[in-house]
Amino acid sequence: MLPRWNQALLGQLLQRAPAWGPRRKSHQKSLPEQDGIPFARAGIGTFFQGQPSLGNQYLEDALLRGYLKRHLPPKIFAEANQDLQKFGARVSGEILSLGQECEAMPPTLQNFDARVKQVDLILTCPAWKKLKRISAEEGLIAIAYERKYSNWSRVYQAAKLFMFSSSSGMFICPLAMTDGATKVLEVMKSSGPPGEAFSHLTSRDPKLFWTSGQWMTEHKGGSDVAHGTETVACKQVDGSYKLFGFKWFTSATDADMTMALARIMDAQGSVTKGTHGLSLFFLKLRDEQGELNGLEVQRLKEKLGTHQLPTAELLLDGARAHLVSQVGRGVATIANMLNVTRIYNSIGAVGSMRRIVFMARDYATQRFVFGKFIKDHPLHTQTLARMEVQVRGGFLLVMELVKLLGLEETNMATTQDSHLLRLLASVAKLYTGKQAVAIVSEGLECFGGQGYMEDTNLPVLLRDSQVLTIWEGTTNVLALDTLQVLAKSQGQVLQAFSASVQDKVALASDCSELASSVQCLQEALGRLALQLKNLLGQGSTSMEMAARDLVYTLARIYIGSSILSSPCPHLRPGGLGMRQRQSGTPARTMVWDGKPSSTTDQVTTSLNLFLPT
Ligand code: UCC
Repeated sequence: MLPRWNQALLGQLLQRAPAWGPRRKSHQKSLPEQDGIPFARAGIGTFFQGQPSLGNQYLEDALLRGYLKRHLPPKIFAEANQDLQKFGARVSGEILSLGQECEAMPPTLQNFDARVKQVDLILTCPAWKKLKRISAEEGLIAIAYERKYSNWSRVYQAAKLFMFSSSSGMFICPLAMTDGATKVLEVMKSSGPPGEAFSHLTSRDPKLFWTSGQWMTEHKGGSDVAHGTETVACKQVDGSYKLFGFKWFTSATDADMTMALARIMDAQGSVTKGTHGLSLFFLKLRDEQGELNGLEVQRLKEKLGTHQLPTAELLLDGARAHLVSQVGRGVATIANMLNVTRIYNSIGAVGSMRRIVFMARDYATQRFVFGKFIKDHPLHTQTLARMEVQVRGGFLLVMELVKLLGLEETNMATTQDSHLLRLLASVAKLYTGKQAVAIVSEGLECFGGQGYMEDTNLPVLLRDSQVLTIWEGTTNVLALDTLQVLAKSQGQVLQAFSASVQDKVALASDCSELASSVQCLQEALGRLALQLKNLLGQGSTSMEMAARDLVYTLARIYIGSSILSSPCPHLRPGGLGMRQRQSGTPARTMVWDGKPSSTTDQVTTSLNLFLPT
């Protein structure tokens, strides 16, 4: 039997008939005597639905461009703008087709070579390898650590990742872990082999660039890491360790190195249980000769989505590793990585919402039913507008988070910023992940049956979104984490949150048109404080059961205040307008309720979509 990716390649070579375009051209020619009779002689008719086109993902994204222009200092914007324009074109051309190739040619595992020697080779397609090279060239990790643009480096990097995520065949996943590992090494000021890895992870040279994995999930626990981790670490005479254990879910296992949690075993063979027994280790996957470092790749996982991504079950059988954290501080140390990967998750979530809305919006200018283009059907336009508002809300939340990360990494964060960063990393991961599944699903509906067809490349967006609510902490884990963050800080985190919301609201307070929206937000903030106060008196079960709703409330209030404090142009009538089609069809203004409304109405309507009553 052919390996999976060869089968897929064969499938490609045999050229599936594209869903959107014409097939079997010879059949379309009607014979003279059949003129005027469509479908005669098994023809397939004369109508072929136009497909949505994806333009330059930077130039076509007024939200992204507008945000960067408003927030980046002019000199930085001028430089970044040039690079982003080029990257926007690359994303919708070369990178998109590489990503699609990765979906068509998923990785395979070759356990043995011709001599029956165990090699455990993870075979990835050429496109996957090219995406790694592009990631280095484009500085997708380097930008954040070179800090050429000081605290704004993270915002610039996020803009690139935001465009990259939905085109890149999930290569955003290894990048997330690579960035997270780099962050750990930087925070820990690591030396020795882990320290040497830093220059590889941040290299712009494709020959030197490394990606990293993140191994923390085992049979017993994906969420309950403290009690589920069985991997042990045995100290060697040279100060390194050997790891023994089984990792049940390791993403992008073709990585060059990884971070792994394990329990250090003492001379008597004992380990410390619970979270304080866990330490964090660095290891390379292969040695200079390409031999696996005491690892066996048991199998690749069969997943609902992320088929492009090699995800493996691994046996660690004496893998040589180096301690990165202090002994027993593994979870607290890997938390640096988790916060980065959670931010990537949020960027990816908003990126996938952005992508489906772009495509649905363009399709609405092409699909003609019930006597008009679907963009001219009020209910459809309202659906698109609601999706767009969710995209914008998520985008503002994520960019705020990224801005805070940039401040923290350049020692410019205030205490309020740090509290907010810790809180919003979990809130944004939870909220945007959930929204992505909902919006991408809604987006597929905008294409009717076409949205369900594999050869439109639309279903993959839904499959790949579903993981966003699961990995890097499920919805409930993140809800409980948020509760813990709020409780642990004894009110300081909540205070930071309220102060930040109030600051944003204040920006809109002198605009009389926005008075009702300002009031609406302040009332929501008041209700939140009251609900929290009531909850505190109700004991842990009630608090736990309220955790999800609490996070949704935090997310919506924060997004509401971010929308309110954004300068109005992008919310103006026409601001949500569809791309002017080259045919000269005038762009149609997106409206909330079938008729154009004022800026204030739109802000209020968007707030109503977010604010809990
Ligand atoms: O690996 C995976 C897939 C990889 C693919 C990633 C790609 C993503 C890219 C997306 C692109 C589109 S999935 C595996 C992910 N696993 C998780 O997310 C684990 C979920 N479980 C949790 O989050 C738990 O809450 C734990 C593991 C963090 C809780 O563990 P413990 O053992 O109960 O520990 P504690 O007591 O909660 O926390 C231990 C310490 C505390 O500090 P100290 O000791 O000083 O009081 C916490 O404050 O760690 C600190 N800590 C944190 N600090 C815990 N979480 C954080 C945090 N988020 N930030 C800062």
